[in-house]
Amino acid sequence: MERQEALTIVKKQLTEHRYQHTIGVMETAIELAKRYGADVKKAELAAIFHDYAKFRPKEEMKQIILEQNMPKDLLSYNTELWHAPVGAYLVKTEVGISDEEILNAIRYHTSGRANMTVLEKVVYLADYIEPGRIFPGVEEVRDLAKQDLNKALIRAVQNTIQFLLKKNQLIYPDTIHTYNSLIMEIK
Ligand code: DGI
Ligand code: FE
Ligand code: FE
Ligand code: FE
Repeated sequence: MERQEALTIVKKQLTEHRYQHTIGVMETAIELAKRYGADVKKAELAAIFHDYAKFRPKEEMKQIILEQNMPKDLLSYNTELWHAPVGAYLVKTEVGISDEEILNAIRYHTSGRANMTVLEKVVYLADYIEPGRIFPGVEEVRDLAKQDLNKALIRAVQNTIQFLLKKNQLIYPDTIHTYNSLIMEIK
């Protein structure tokens, strides 16, 4: 699928603000894919569709999680986590993208997971550092992203976990698995 067709499809699912974020993620993911040797076309498509399900009603997402035998523990954690696996499912069934590497990059863009592929890392990091993001620590991760993919990711996950800890929020196990796996990778 070409970029323009993909953008036209996803635009209908998003607010204008979220669409601008998506453009930023797309441009950043392409840059990171070139730098770290991921498939550039797959990075582009995964980035375009990564937040496809962001604005689906919670009830619809819950039903899909149950009916499609996704991890049920998702339902006990923050609803913010749901749009990633549900997005992968809807991008497959509604948009017709069947490439599992692309779908996994969408599926794991919020939590990450152990042993992420370079493509998954690129999309996760692009989502975190795209130019529209403005939160404490993002500049440091942008700098690290120019030097070392894993080190940039570790800092992003550390920031996310710290943010969740401060807000007394649950931490989804895959988020911890992402951190542990990356630390093992750089040892
Ligand atoms: O969809 P985006 O806003 O572009 O970004 P995202 O898909 O990375 O979602 C980020 C949100 O998900 C953010 O509010 C933090 C939350 N989140 C990420 N990992 C966890 C989490 N929330 C909980 N409770 N637990 C997690 O492990
Ligand atoms: Fe997201
Ligand atoms: Fe993210
Ligand atoms: Fe996003």
